[in-house]
Amino acid sequence: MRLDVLTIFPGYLEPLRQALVGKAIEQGRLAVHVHDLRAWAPGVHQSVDGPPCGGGPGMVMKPEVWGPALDDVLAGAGPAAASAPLTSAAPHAGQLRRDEKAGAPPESSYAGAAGAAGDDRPLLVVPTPAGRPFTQELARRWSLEERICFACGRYEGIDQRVLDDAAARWRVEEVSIGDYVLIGGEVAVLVIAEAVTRLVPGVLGNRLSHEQDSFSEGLLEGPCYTRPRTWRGREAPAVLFSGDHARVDRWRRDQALLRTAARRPELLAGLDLDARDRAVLEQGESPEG
Ligand code: 6GU
Repeated sequence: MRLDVLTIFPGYLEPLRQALVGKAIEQGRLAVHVHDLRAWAPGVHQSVDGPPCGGGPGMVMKPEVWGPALDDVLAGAGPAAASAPLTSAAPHAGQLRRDEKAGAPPESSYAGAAGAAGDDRPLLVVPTPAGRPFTQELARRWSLEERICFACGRYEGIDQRVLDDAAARWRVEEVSIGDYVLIGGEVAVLVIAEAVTRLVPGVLGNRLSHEQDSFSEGLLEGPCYTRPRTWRGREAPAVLFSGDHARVDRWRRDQALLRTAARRPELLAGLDLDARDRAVLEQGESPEG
């Protein structure tokens, strides 16, 4: 998978070099190219924004900058052609031949994934608090994409004509990561990129851990424990030491149900719960302890 990010603050994307995402870069499963929007800003002042038409506070990002920038990034032309991919910050990355790994083109084993959905135009993701909600379901779908381009707006946003024009050639998705306002789209891109890339085949070692993710089954995950069995006088639940896997599974589901009812009751409405699930919710506790 290849990610391109257009931003006026390229440094904001540095965290992608860390941990799991950095490792995916190192392994050649992921390539991330960050482009400085100012490379497309004309004139000595390199201004990227102007006052909103119709008045009001803030600034709006200019179409004459964003238009060519998106064209070039999607075509791999102009200043975009010169962009170096992010390298992994993993401690052993230095042992790898750069040409072989970090800078190499990503594996093409996902070819046709977007095509399977019947539309292989590039995907342009625009983070904005005015977008539709970014969810685990979108993360799952986007993890099958060959290529995703992110356009980070700052100030009040990007001139709408840029997105309307882009939608004539690409798939454009305006998404929000929650009901609060950030200064710009960069942090949202970090969130989205992490949620998506951890689902790319081979990036997260253990497949089962996806299946048990909060939201994967529509429930929040319940509490988890490790040794020691007693810590500061607090016991880990006895059922987890019973050796009875069926009981442990039932207990975990009960905890997930109870936690979801307490914290996100609206999520329960969309699920089909069996009689046992409903009994647990009515009792307010698991029969397994
Ligand atoms: Cl995606 N962008 C910005 N600027 N603010 C947000 C957001 C995105 N999602 C929630 N707040």
